[in-house]
Amino acid sequence: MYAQLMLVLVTGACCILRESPPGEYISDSILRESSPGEFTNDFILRESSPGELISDSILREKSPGESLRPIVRLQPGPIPPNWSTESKGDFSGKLQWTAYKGAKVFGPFGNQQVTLVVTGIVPHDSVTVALELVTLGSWDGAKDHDSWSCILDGDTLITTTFSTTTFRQNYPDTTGGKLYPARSGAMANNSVGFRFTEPGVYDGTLDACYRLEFRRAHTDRTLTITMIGSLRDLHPNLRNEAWGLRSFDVSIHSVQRPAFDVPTTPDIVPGR
Ligand SMILES: [Ca+2]
Ligand SMILES: [Ca+2]
Repeated sequence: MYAQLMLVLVTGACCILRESPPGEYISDSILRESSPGEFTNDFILRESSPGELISDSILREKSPGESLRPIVRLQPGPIPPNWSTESKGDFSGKLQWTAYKGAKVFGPFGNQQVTLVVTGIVPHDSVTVALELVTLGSWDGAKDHDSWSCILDGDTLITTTFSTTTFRQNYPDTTGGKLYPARSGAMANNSVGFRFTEPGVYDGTLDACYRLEFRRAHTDRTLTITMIGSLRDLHPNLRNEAWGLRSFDVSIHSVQRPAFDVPTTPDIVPGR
């Protein structure tokens, strides 16, 4: 089945499904031809229906002997002490959950970085970060450079702009790349129920939700994930533009090694 799928993807257009390691297929290595002869693989891009681009898919065949273990699952309630935040601009929010009309959101956050540090991780080979980002209020995409980034141990997983207004955004491409209509790649629109009001312009629900998933080789016993919102506007406050997380999960993958052969009887050396 995967051989057929691979053939379809290879012959279809810009997508390549790669086997890594033997028996395991991942698509966060989908290679995109960004300019003639040049390929990049910094994000997942898939055309789900003509003209609609989504980036939420990771196709993976679990390799024999591989185990998957969740190590972080953020859930509504008290915030664990390994989360922290630092203001980066003129407005920011607290580490908290907020119940909107349609969903509970970790946030709202503004111009700030939110960091998670996990220590004492058992031996592993790679890590997957899966999250649902919500953009709340009137994000203006590339026009204001209203951007969001996610960084794993200094490696930028994504940095891009989003829009919920009439301006275009970089997602599902990255900052400085192609421009797409507002909300491109969103998994849900106005599902959170964030109310945005600008007298004489708009009064109603304004939010978008994006599912993002990244997998990277990783063996360190500690990991640090940093998310940074960078928003610009005439009205810098959390009622105007903000972001949050609807879910956030981190898992580690381990490939089972052959068990060490423990002799059941002591070695007996003849003649001694
Ligand atoms: Ca705005
Ligand atoms: Ca803005």
